[in-house]
Amino acid sequence: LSLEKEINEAIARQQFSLVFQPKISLFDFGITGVETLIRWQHPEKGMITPDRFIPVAEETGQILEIGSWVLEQSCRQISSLIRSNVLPEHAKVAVNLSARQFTDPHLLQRIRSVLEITNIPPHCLELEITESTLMEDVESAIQIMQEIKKTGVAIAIDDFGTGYSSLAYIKRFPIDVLKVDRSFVMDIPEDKNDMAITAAVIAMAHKLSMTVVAEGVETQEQLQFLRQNNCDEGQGYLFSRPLSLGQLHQFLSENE
Ligand code: G
Ligand code: G
Ligand code: MN
Ligand code: NA
Repeated sequence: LSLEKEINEAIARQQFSLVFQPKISLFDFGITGVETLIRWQHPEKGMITPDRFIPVAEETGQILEIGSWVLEQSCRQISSLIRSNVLPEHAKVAVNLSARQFTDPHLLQRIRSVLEITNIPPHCLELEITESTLMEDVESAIQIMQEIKKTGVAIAIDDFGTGYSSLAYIKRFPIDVLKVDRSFVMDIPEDKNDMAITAAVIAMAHKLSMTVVAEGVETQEQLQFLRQNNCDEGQGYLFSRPLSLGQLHQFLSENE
C-alpha cells in the first residue's frame, strides 16, 4: 500500500493522536503552555514519525484534513485542561501549521470556527509557522499573518535560523514568538559561535518585542546560558519529553 493510501486509512480509522510538550518559563519555571505534536500509531508498523508522513501528506494535500483535526483537537484538550484547573488560565496551546495549511484560503474561517466550537479565548492559541513557509511568498505571508492576528490568535516563527529569512522581512512580520531552532542550542556550551548567534537572536527578538523560546534544551549548562541571556522560555527533554494527556496530568501535578 502506498503511504498516501495508508494515510487515508489512518484518517478513517482514527490512528492519529496528539502528544503535548510543555514550554517552561525560564524566569520562574512555571508552565507557560504546550506544543502539540502529532503521532501515528500504525496497526502493523507501529509508531510512524511525523518526519515521515507530514511531507507526504503535504504533497498530497491530506495535510489539510489532518491539520484541521489537529487544530480542533488541540483546542479541545487545552480548553478542558484549563477548565479543570490542570493548566493555568494564561496557558497557551501551540499548533504547527504546514505550508499548505498556511496558504489554504479556508484557514481563517477554520480558525474562527474552531475558536467558537471549543470556546477557548483566542489568546490561548498560538500557531507555529516555519521560517521557510513564511519565505515562500513574503507579501502574501504578511497578509495572512495580519488576518490571523485580527482573530487574536498568536503567531510563532518556528525553526528560526534554519531557513533563508532576511532580516528585512522579519521586521515586517507580525510575529509574537520566536523559536530558536534546536540546532543552535544543541552544542552550547562547546560551540562559541552557536552561543554568539543564540545570544544575538534573543536580543534582536526582544528589541522587536517578541517572546523567545529555546527549543531542544537538554542540559543544565544550556539552561544556565539561556537564563543569563534572558531567554523567556524553554522547551526540551531537560524539562519534559512530549507527553500523552495522562502523562501531562501527572507532570503538572508533580510540578505544582
Ligand atoms: O516529535 P516530532 O517528531 O513530533 O516532530 C517532528 C516534526 O514534525 C517537527 O518538525 C514538527 O514540527 C512536525 N510536526 C509534529 N506535529 C505536527 C503537526 O501536527 N502538524 C505539522 N504540520 N507538523 C507537525
Ligand atoms: O520542528 P519542531 O520544533 O516543531 O519540532 C519539534 C521536534 O523536536 C519534535 O520532534 C520533538 O519531539 C523534538 N524535540 C523536542 N525537545 C527535544 C529535545 O530536547 N531534544 C531533541 N533531540 N529533540 C527534541
Ligand atoms: Mn514546532
Ligand atoms: Na522547531
